[in-house]
Amino acid sequence: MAITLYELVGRDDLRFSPYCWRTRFALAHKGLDFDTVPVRFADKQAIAFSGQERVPVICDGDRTVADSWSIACYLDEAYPDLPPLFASARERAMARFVNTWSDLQVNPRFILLVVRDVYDNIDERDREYFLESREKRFGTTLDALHAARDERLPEARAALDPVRAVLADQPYISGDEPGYADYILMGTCQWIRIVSPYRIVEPDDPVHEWRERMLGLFDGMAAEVAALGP
Ligand SMILES: N[C@@H](CCC(=O)N[C@@H](CS)C(=O)NCC(=O)O)C(=O)O
Repeated sequence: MAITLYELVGRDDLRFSPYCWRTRFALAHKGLDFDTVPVRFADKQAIAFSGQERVPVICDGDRTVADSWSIACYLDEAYPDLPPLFASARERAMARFVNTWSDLQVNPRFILLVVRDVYDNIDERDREYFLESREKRFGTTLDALHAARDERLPEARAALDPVRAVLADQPYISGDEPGYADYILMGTCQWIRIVSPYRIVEPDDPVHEWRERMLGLFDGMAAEVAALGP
């Protein structure tokens, strides 16, 4: 029986959540088939069975797992004979660092640049919920954040300096082959690419070249999704 992925949906069936993309890449890496159930931001009822309010959530037989990191760990535990996301406990621990770094240092900077673009691409029924929750979270309006994005761009780009340094010596964050650490950051790139025309990295940036390689993985799984951005 195929796994079911509950994932965020925006207007016109757009699937842009950075965390759901982490899970999409993880499932593709393992070679697991999955069906998706679209969930709107404000439709908490759709995932109430998971005991929390965020996507991604997967159902695999009678198992329900929420949170992209927990899902990646679960997939390796449940399917040890399929290609591992983490070849060792040490690799998993290092990827855990990248996950936390991305959640605390990368995504919070990039959301400030594209949050109004996200707003423009969500389902109309979610607009009130999104506006209220985000303006409360950021303490200002989405328009004010949008207006300040050029000023904030250098700081957001600089947050990726550790990745730039690593990519100078190796093609992927995980080394010679792409791995879960790459999927974590690619979730962020794919999210921005789908919802925003804003250029977050220049074409000569090693991060851009890496992103192009990531777009081609798994038969162009990420590339085939229509993008508003470069
Ligand atoms: N730590 C979680 C974060 C998941 C998360 O924040 N998901 C967002 C979608 S990108 C969500 O469900 N937001 C619901 C809301 O804001 O109400 C993970 O890695 O899965």
